[in-house]
Amino acid sequence: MNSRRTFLKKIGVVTAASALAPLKAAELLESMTPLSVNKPIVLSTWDFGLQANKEAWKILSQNGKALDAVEQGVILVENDPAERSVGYGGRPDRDGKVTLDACIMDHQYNIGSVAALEHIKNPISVARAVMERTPHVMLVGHGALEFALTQGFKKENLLTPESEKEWKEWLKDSKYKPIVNIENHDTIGMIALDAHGNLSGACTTSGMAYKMHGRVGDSPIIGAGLFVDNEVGAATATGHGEEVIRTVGTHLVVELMRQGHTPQNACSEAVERIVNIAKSRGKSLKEIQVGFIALNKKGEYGAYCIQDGFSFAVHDQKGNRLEKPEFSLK
Ligand code: SD4
Repeated sequence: MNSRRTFLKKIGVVTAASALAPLKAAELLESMTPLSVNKPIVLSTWDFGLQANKEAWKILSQNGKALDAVEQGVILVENDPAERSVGYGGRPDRDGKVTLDACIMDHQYNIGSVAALEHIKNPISVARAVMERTPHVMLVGHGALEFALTQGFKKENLLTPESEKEWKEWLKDSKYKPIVNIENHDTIGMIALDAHGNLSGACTTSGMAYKMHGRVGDSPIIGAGLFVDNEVGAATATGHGEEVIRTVGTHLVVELMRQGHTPQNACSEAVERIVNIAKSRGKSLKEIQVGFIALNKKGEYGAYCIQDGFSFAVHDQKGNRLEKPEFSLK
């Protein structure tokens, strides 16, 4: 039921109740207000989610907006050269170029995205600029870079000496076989519910290490790497982007929540769908990892992945903690 109809229905009930017993009306209204909402709350992928959550929490705990929280949270990881699959320091493609993918979505279906963006340390902020300052939702490659420069972003070399050294080593036999949970494990996806009850999400990555130049994964694609529906919930993904795109993974997770699934069940259903499709296509499951994290409007959350090794971080009023999700491949 849409929120206006729900509201009118509630008002109708309360008006009828107040005609009978005015004191009871307030109690009735209170009982219908979802007091049990766990907010604010922020979730993010992998171990570095703990640090990112801490940054996001500074905003969420001050009644700030989920959109600002997720942007600032993931920027922390983009800026860290030690994190080798996001932003500065991310592993390059097979031509030695660091190309970044990111997207952001707020509680009003505003979306912004950049793909195959080079030389800009914070693609998430460029994605936000696409969302807020252009008539479009996605910019790619050179066009995305040109736009970023007009917006005052600085052009930088993102290939660190460590990443360059590893890439040169990789060139010796040039086999594209990303190691599950290692070479492809650092995308940060973050979803948050703020004190106002609004959801937003951000997702940013350098993508699969040693991908073909121009390859784009799920992370900048709304509905694949990230999806937010403020009536229902939000979800973000990590792992093999090709498998996530094939099922429009996070849109699937959010739609499953709309149908009544808990965030946990929605994530496991979506992962099982990917597992079954991979099996039917003759793929070895051992070589694929996909993990989803999801959050609903009540602040309930869940996660699930194909195989062991994925972690995610949760920060709510109870504190900031790392959790290990259930997985499919036993
Ligand atoms: C991609 N999904 O480019 C990203 C990579 C990733 O954990 O999430 N790694 O396919």
